[in-house]
Amino acid sequence: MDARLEAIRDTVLARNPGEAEFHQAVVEVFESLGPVHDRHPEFLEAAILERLCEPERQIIFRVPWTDDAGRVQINRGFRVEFNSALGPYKGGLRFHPSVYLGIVKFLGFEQIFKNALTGMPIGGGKGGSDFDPRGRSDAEVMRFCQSFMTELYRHIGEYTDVPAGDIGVGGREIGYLFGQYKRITNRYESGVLTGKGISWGGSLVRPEATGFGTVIFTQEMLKTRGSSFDGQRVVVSGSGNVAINAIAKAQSLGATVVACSDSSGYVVDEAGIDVGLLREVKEVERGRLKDYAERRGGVAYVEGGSVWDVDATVALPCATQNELDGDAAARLVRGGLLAVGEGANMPSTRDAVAVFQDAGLLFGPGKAANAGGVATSALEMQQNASRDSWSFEHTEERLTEIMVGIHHRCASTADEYGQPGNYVLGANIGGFVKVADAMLAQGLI
Ligand code: NDP
Ligand code: 2IT
Repeated sequence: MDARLEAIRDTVLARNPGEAEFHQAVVEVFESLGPVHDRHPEFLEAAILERLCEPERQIIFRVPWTDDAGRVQINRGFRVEFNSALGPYKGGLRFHPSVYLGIVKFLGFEQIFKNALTGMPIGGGKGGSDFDPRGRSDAEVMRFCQSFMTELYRHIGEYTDVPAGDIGVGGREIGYLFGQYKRITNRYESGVLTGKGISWGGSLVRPEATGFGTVIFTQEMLKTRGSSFDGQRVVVSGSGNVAINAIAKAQSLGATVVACSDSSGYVVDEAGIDVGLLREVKEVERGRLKDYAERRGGVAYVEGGSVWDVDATVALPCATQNELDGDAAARLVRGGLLAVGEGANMPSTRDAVAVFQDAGLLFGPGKAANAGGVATSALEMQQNASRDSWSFEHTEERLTEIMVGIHHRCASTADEYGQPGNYVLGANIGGFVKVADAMLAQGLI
């Protein structure tokens, strides 16, 4: 790493002890940024990096609620409003027992660059809670969401901060959160949250957008090598919102998705995952992948273990951070892997990224490859602002243009900096320069 940046990095790591995921995200970005600072010494003089790593505002709050047995439960809520140089803070809410400040900060930090790459007017933020929705009734989830919003409402707004979904937060949770926001503020402020239901201000394609976008980005990478999804053998991790829609899109382009997973195990379905059945089990019944395997019949379900043991030509990690390590990456490369498109945020460890890059295969980092979700959230905000709603076809066309544009920006930035094909460098520099220019223009704030 560039010596000037090393000193800044050390300060950032020391100021934020015990936040391993945030450290990982910061170090990965800093490793790309040396050449930018050779060209733009003004960024160093204005302490852009130091400011970028210090969130503009961090909110941590108590979330009390009662479960169905009448017992009091206490969770911790977070919203990190990281950077508003390009627009209102924008980013999802994650409800998962592993959530703590270090995870929210890594996600918020990544979101700054991702949102800049989309070309839409959105800043970076993230939030969530250590609440575990699994096994909770609808009524419990509603009471939790209402309590969460009873504090969060004072910090957000259409022009301030616009949350959406992430792990454990989908249409149901956004509905309860929006209802409580509306009730407290007495405002039908559609643009305060995205991922809303289609009849009350949501956008068509938003549910599909992250998975679809990941596949579109990966298809653009494959094109640079004269290839496409047609005929590829694909493995996807996860079986949530991003995974299901990535599977659907990859198969619509002629690939066979032979495996997917959840945190309990994975399924190998050589005929290709039955997306209709998977949606029924996961989205309607809120069941487990094991239920899919039982209902589908004739497929292998492996309890525990790693889905990355299954050979593929294209890997789409769509579950969670650090789910694919260096050993798994080496195994995939030996098995004939050509391309990786990250649907999740930071799913590949730093070792895994190094293995993929050393092997010379196509690697699309999450902050570029999964930007279709937040980009379509920005399209939802546009529709809300104009009190309009667009057709599926028009919205999907816009998403495709945006993903092709992000691919182009990453590829051309990597070329410009003498590292063709390095999408990590392209995404980090492409996103950073846009934010840094805006911060410089807006003065020392
Ligand atoms: P969901 O909650 O819909 O699904 C998450 C999936 O990942 C589930 O299959 C879940 O399995 C699995 N998973 C979660 N945590 C773990 C874990 N610790 N170990 C193993 N498996 C795990 O979330 P999304 O699909 O929305 O999000 C998936 C990823 O995509 C996340 O990294 C998220 O940040 C990222 N992302 C999401 C966007 C969106 O629009 N939703 C946009 C951009 C990125 P189980 O049910 O067993 O927990
Ligand atoms: O990680 C992400 O980009 C998201 N969870 C989506 C954020 C959004 O505001 O749609």
